[in-house]
Amino acid sequence: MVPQLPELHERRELERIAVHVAREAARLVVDERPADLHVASTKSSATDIVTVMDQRAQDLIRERLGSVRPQDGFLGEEEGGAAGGSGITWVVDPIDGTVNYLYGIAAYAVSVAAVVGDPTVPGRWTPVAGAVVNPTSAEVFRAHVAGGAWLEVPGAAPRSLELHGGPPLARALAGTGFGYDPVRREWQARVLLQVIPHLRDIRRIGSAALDLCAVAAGTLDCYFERGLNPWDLAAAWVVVTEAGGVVSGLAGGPPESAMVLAAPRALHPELEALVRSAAEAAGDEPPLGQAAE
Ligand code: LIP
Repeated sequence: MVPQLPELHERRELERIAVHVAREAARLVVDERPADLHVASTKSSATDIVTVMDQRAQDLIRERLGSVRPQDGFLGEEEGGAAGGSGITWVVDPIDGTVNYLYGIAAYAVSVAAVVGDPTVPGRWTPVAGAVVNPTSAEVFRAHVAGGAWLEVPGAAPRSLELHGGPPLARALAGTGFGYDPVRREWQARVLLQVIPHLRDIRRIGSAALDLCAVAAGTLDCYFERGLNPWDLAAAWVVVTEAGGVVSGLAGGPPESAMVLAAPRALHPELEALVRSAAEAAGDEPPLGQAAE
C-alpha cells in the first residue's frame, strides 16, 4: 500500500526544488569534469563504475535538499542515505549513464525525485514530483502528480508532454539496456533475440532516466529493461505517467528490478505481452556474480 500523496501545492514546490537542485548538479558535472576523469571505484562488477563526480554531485544534491527540507529522507545511488520523518524521501541518481559520462558520450542525466512510501520495496512507493536534467543539452524534464509533464529546452517555451495512442508494436522504436553482470547481459540478449523481430528497432541510449523521458516526449515509442534501481527510474516515472503513459513491471505488477516497462496506454498491453513471453522463453536468469570478468 502506498501512503497518501502530499497536497498539490506541496507537490508543485517539490518539483520546483527538484528542478533547481538537478540543474545545479548538472552544471557541476559539466563545468568541473576533470580532464583526466577516470574510474574511482567499482560496485557490483568491474564494469559498474563510479567516478569522483558521481559522489560530488550526490553530495551537492544531498546538502542542498537537506538545507531546504531537513525532515525528508534521502536515497542516492552512491554513498550516503538517511530515513526521514516527513513522509517524503528524495531518490537521487547524480549521474544516470555514468559509463556514457566517462566516455564523453552526451547521454547521461541528473535525476532527482520526491517519493512517498518505501523506495526499497517494490509496490510500496510512488514518485510525487521529479526532474531529469540532461547536462549536455540542458533539457529539463519535470513533473508532479496532477501537474502534467513538461520539457524545458533553452530558448523555448516549456512544452507540455502528452502521449496519445502510439504506433502498433511492429512499428515501435523501443529503448532498452543491459546490466553490469555478464550473466544478466547474456539473459537480456536472449530476451532481445525474442523481441526484436516484433519491433521497428531497438535503441540502447545508456541512461534509463533519458530512455523513459524519451518515451514521454515521443522520441522513443516504448522502453523495457531488467535490473533498474529505484534511483534510475523514480523521477522519469512521474514524467511518463503525467504525460499519459504507463510505467509498470510484468503481469500488472509495479515497476521493479525484475522488469520495468513504459509505453503509451494503448501500446502498453502489447509490449507487456511480448516482453513477458520473451522472458519466459529465455528461462530463469542464472545466479549473478558467478561469471569470470
Ligand atoms: C544505468 C542505467 C541504464 C542501464 C545501465 C546502468 P547508471 O545506470 O541508466 O539504463 O542499462 O546498466 O544501470 O549505473 O549509469 O546509474
